[in-house]
Amino acid sequence: MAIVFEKTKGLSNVETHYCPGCTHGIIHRLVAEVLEEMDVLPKAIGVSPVGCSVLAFKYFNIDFQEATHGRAPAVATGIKRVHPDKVVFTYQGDGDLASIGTAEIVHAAHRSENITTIFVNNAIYGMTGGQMAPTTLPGQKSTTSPLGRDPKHAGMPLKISEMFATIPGTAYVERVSVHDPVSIRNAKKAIRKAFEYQVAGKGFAMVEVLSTCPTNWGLSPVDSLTWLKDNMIPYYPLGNYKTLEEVK
Ligand SMILES: Cc1ncc(C[n+]2csc(CCOP(=O)(O)OP(=O)(O)O)c2C)c(N)n1
Repeated sequence: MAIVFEKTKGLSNVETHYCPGCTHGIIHRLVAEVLEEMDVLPKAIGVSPVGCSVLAFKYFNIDFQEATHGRAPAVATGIKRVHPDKVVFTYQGDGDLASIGTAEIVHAAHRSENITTIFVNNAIYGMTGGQMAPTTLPGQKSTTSPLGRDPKHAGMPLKISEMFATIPGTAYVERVSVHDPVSIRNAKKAIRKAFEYQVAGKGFAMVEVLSTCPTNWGLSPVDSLTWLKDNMIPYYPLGNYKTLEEVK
């Protein structure tokens, strides 16, 4: 029988532990496909901290390093500085990157470390049971905001891509989504570009990927995709926030 599709070599055959409808798996696949298409799988090193993607090292068929909560940018900085020929990326959730790890990521970007960051924003702390994150939307219910996030007490959600576009050290910042096939294709293009910046030695590149968390949002997988589109994208507009110079 003719083979019409082959899974990327960048992913292992280990079944993921992700909940039904969670889009971490799609984002893993996009990263793995990009690394394979760029022919850099043998020299790719991922760094993931705790969060739902804590077991990402099992799912990628590349070298991987675990980091403590929020500290992936520091670990990736060390790896990349010691091995400048490797392709190094962090894979971080919003609870991780935009809360406990904010100082780490801001300063990695500020120093323009030549690494790539995949920032998975699902507007909640997934792994620990759905607590409010700095990215939780106004009015959004979580276990620590059962009546909905009240900006009077919790502030307005952090817009990380907009914030990082203002850091002089960032070379490329883009926000994408994975709620439908068109957005998934666009997300892959942005992820590829972010890795191309690193290979070209241009400095810090980040792709923020809007992602779902059906379990903690209390929605079905399909309704989660709609919720993302209708609620997250208006607050977190998709698009390119910074392109220092074109590479390729
Ligand atoms: C120092 C420390 N503080 C708190 C925790 C508990 N903790 C683990 S993951 C997590 C948040 C994860 O949320 P996010 O980064 O958004 O990733 P997601 O699980 O949603 O993919 C927290 C608070 C921890 N492991 N270590």
